[in-house]
Amino acid sequence: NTTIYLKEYQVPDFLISQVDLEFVLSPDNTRVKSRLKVTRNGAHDRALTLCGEKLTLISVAINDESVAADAYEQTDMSLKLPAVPNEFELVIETEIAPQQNTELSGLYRSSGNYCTQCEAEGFRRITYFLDRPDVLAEYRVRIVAPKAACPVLLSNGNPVAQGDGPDGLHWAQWHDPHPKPSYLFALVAGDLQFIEDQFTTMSGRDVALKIYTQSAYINKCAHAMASLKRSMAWDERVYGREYDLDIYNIVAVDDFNMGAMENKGLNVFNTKYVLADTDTATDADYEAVESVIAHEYFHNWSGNRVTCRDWFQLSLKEGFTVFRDQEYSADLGSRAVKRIQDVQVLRAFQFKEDSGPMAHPIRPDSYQEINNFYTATVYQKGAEVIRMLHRLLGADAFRRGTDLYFADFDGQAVTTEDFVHALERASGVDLTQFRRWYSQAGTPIIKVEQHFGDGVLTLSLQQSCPDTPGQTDKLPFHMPIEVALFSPDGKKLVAQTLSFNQAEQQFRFDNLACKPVVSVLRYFSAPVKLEYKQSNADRLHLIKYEDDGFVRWESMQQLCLAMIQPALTTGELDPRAYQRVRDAFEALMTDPNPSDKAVLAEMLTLPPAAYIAELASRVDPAAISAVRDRCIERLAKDLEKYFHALYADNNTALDTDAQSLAARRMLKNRALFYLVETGQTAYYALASHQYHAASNMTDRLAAFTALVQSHYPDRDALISDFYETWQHEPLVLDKWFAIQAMRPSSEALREVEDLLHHSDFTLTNPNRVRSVLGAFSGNLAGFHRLDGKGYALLVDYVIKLDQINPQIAARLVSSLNSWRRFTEPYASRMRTELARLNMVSQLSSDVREVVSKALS
Ligand code: B3K
Ligand code: ZN
Repeated sequence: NTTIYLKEYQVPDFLISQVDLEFVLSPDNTRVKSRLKVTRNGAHDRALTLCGEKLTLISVAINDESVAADAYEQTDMSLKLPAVPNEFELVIETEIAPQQNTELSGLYRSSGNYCTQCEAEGFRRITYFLDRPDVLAEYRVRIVAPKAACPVLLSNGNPVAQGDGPDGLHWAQWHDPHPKPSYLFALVAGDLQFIEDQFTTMSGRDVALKIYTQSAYINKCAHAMASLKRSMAWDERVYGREYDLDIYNIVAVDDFNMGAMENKGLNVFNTKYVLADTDTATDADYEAVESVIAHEYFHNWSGNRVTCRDWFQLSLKEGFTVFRDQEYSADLGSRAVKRIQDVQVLRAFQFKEDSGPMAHPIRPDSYQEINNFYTATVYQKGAEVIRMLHRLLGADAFRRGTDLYFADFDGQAVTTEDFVHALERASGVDLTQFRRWYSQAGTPIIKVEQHFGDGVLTLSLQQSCPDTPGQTDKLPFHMPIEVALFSPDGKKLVAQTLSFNQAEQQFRFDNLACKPVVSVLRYFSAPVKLEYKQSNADRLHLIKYEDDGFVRWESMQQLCLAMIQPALTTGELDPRAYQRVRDAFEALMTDPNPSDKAVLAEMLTLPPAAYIAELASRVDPAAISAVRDRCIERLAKDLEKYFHALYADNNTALDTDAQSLAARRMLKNRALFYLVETGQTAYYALASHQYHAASNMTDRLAAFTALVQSHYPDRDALISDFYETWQHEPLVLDKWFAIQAMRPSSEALREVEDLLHHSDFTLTNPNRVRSVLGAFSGNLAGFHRLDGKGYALLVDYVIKLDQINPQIAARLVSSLNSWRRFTEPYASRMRTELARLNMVSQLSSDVREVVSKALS
């Protein structure tokens, strides 16, 4: 594998300003004719080298003159034309086989329809090109296909013309007036239905909105359409960004490597993030659709109009766009719950990445396979970095900064430095030190100490950041630390943002009548690990009086961790620590005026096993599961009557708005989970009744999950019933697979082996692979076994999958990355399997990079 370095970036030797593409579609031999307007960039005499992979070259012509085969050099990866004019027209004909494309990168078929995925480097699998994001061109596309099989022909931009041809063929032409990099190219053709709506932009232009999918799914697109219109309005209101074409198309397909893709004017989506109706989608699914629709829409400005110079700058568009979609969702629903959930994702995935062999800054310095760098670090930590900028500058200056950024760089491919500099120029804030967030990897650790005397509180903050591969001795970061002080009777005395930018720093608060309770890192204002020996009394005080839901939840998590962590080594639950959690749960459940029911549901949830593992110095998966399970069981039994009351109180449809109803369902189903954990027949019956009587998938799935992951005696029959009912709904069937694969017990392995042989399992559909192997690899109790058989199974399948879809294979194998952090015999067994994988000679560059870094 070759490594590519940011420091070696060079501007392209040639530019392409116009692209004319003609596709004659056919499953095994699609003809692609590409007519490019090429100009030499600067004074040099270097050859023109185009990228190309898995292409059959048919012909090359320069200025209408055919180029003989001995006048160019062709490799598996490139086409080199040695002596070309300074300005010329290049015509290249190639042939490709979409039907054989199982990597789902480039032009491929999903359920018989044609679609594309070009980010990051898929366009080179369609035609020879300067496939890099700093080459921007205007595209015209003509698609020819059989009218019967492909009545719908779509590409980027606006439709120009269409017509019928001979032999049952028809054609369509599209024009995208906005210059774009090749990664934003898209083509879709097939037998698709659509729903349609329209949006009038703030300047009064009408935009036609269409969502396409296969006919079986067409009645599940209304929520996505409503989400799209809300996103368009939000981006006008909050960022002043207006849509810029006459038409916005979304296509939902079954087979897709990621969630969705922001191709200009033609987003292609995984069905998982478009389809939703109450029968088949949970409340969480509705929220996921809303946020991914928004995310891809927001990319129209943060990504498409202003794009990345090179792939090291990926967080320029992804971190910023995730921040934008997170804020959109926060504005729409409960801000506190959104923040809690986003922090949970960050801790579960990004912190883990940051402490492992693939740790990288949000702007990586190097990569082997760019597909491996669509990471939680680039996306989620990238969003946290933008969030800190937003907080340090304030909303108004931040908006002035983004306005300046969009105005100055419209139509260009730029860097994270350009973004930060625009914010600096607009706000006057010096961000020199802040830039370290872009170059230093690792999760900073902040130690907090407090001292009180003579009416003065001194907060001492210390920061450090662990070494990461290739990076030692890190310099202090600049970060906002949100702090508030509460009086003994619960009044908020002070709330302010501390600008923390040194290794050690003290902050004074004067004129305090008595010792306050300190709340630190409110709103999770920086992506750090806090080491703060707070007293349990203070935690309880904050649970009671904080108005920031994040801190209330976090304080409850800390109380739980104080119960769980010591027990991991002693094997015993400290009775006082347990009693504190028990009493806090009781107090929460008997609070006559719970502020936010969804926050309450989160507060009644123990820290996830993955987070407990992340915090441990050595991970003992068996101990973590055993302790966590014991806590759940005891809480369930001791607080049974409260959970039952909570269930009953919230098992009604009193609220009229969708959000309160969803919060009620969340709380009720949390209670149901504990009730089932008591193991009492009456609660099995209650859950079974809820499963059968449910009017929506949220309630049905919650009951199903609780029962399937418990010792419910009729478990097998329930699993069969669910299958019989939902086998024809792929997205629901994915849940059925995943819930079994996540069974928190050593039984999971045997079940997963069966699921892998199920007639509905396939390695060619990424969602299905994730729902079995992805879910299993995240199952702490089931995957990590003393005999190492979970790891062996995963590696067996990674080897198979690597032949089909290397991107997905590489994602799966990264679940073994953290092997060094595990106790024996787990660590050795994980390493053994990685070593076995590394011995396979025919590995993709994707898997090779992950496995070699994991072992190094
Ligand atoms: N930009 C795409 C990611 C495509 C990744 C391909 N390996 C989705 C998104 O972040 O919106
Ligand atoms: Zn994105």
